[in-house]
Amino acid sequence: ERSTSSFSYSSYHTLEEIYSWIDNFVTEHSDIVSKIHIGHSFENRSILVLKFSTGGSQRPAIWIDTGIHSREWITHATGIWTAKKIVSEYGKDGILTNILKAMDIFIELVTNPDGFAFTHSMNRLWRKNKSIRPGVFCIGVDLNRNWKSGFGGNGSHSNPCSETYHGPSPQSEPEVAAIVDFITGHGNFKALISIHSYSQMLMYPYGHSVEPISNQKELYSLAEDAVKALYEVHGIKYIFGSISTTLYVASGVTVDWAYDNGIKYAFTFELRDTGHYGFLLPATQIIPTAQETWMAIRTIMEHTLNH
Ligand code: ING
Ligand code: ZN
Repeated sequence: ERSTSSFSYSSYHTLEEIYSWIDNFVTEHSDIVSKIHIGHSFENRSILVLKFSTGGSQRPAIWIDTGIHSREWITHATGIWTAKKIVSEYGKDGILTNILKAMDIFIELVTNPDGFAFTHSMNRLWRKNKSIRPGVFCIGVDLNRNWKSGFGGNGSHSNPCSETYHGPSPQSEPEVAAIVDFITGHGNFKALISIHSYSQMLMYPYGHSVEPISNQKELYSLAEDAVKALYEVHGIKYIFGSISTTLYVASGVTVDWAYDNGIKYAFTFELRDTGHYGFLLPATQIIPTAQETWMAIRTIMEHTLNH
């Protein structure tokens, strides 16, 4: 395709379609959007980030990642819709306009490109990346257990055949290392939102421990506001709280790393549904899911701007 006008936001897409959409999108909105190549996956695919910026240098920034687990297709679709929403609402929605006048937004749409390609070609329910190592007979590391914070602890596994295998060492996976290097190198991220599915939850650190974080009251109340804003759109109920007390203990996860590295607004979503369709959410639910999620993301971004 040569333009984003023929792209269907209410369908699921392949990696090639998404990467081609990114190129068209950046060309059509070059005034505020650019594409940054932050690394290569294990199988040597490009790892891409969209940057939304109205100027300045190293402005305070917000990170959003989707698709770190490749089978969670609603997350990539929601990310794409969100990217389009940002460019169409800039200059119209006063809150988003204020956010983008002071901060930059970065979105990594396909955080696990090798796994995502594999969900299209071979195994729709593949979760991990596709890394292989000599003498190891199972494939893949869980990219949401490979981060340095709490690495190897409860809720992660040392068996490479486990769906929650943490990998040989923290950031051993190129898909994780690329983000760590990018965020650390930038040095001015204030919020990080890592999007998963499914379960309808909005959570904050910690995953690896039931110990409350220092600003847990603030994040609890912000999560409550975000979930209310989400509910107002289509009446979908989300539960919220810390990862370890709301869902389960999980170690080496993205948001724990973000929090321990000074990103005090660290949230993780579990999008629709609660298990009826699970990972196979019908495409007819993409736009409603993205619309409601947008209101929650916007609430978190607005709070980040004002604090
Ligand atoms: N669930 C997440 C998982 O990796 C999660 C839940 C998210 C835990 C963020 C910790 C941090 O287990 C899914 N569905 O992937
Ligand atoms: Zn997930």
